[in-house]
Amino acid sequence: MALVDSSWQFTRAVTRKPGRSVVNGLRAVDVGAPDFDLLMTHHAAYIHALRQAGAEVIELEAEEEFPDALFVEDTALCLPEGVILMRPGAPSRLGEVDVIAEHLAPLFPRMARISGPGTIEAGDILTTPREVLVGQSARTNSDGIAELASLLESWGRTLREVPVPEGVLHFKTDCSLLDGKTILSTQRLADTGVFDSYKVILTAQGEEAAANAIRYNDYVIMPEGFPKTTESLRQAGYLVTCVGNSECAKLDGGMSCLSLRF
Ligand code: CIR
Repeated sequence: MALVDSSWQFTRAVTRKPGRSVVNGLRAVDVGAPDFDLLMTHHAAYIHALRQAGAEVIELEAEEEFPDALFVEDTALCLPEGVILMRPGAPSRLGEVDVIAEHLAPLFPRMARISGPGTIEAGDILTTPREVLVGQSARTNSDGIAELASLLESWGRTLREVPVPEGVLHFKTDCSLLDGKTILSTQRLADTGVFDSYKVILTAQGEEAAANAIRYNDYVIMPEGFPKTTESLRQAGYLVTCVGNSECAKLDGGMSCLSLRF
């Protein structure tokens, strides 16, 4: 049997139903509130795509108190060795960690937690087979990264701190893992040299928002509306599924943010 690469071969995913309060979610630039019904349609398509890729999807109930709670990715780093609960840098998102912790505890062999004072959101974390890349952003600071580094060291993992381009919410807003050796990245992030030891496929010019995709088993799940990048991934041999993301994009959310995969 082929070895499993735990950075993109998974069996489960956790998602959270969007609450009505999602229309009040955080956003860097206000381009109008998301259309709730369309967002729900996109969310259902996203879950369908995960299932198509072989995921057992655990759908958590909506949390009206936390408008951004559908973006479950930011609350935890999931590894085969265990789960590490994050400490979001957005004050309105801090409480999301407690409400997800109880669901994650039974699914992992062990659980650890970033206790602070630093902050870190898992949207800034990209796990590859050989290292855990963590971007310092407006949400993730050096104290948060240092605390994660020491936890990961005790789990035998190496953390590398990396830059996040100015004005970009999270490190993974601009990149995704396509397989153990290949990264999908925007030009501006690749230009920092961060992926010099990887093979890089660039998003097409003007399609930077296509960079936040997920590799889940045989599939790359990416946002709809980026034909050039979709085509170059298909040309490179990837099996691509596109899912509508126009409404989550109004809240700076994309494919990775909507699930925890393990
Ligand atoms: C936020 O600003 O926190 C949310 N509106 C979007 C979070 C997106 N999460 C991610 O990129 N991992």
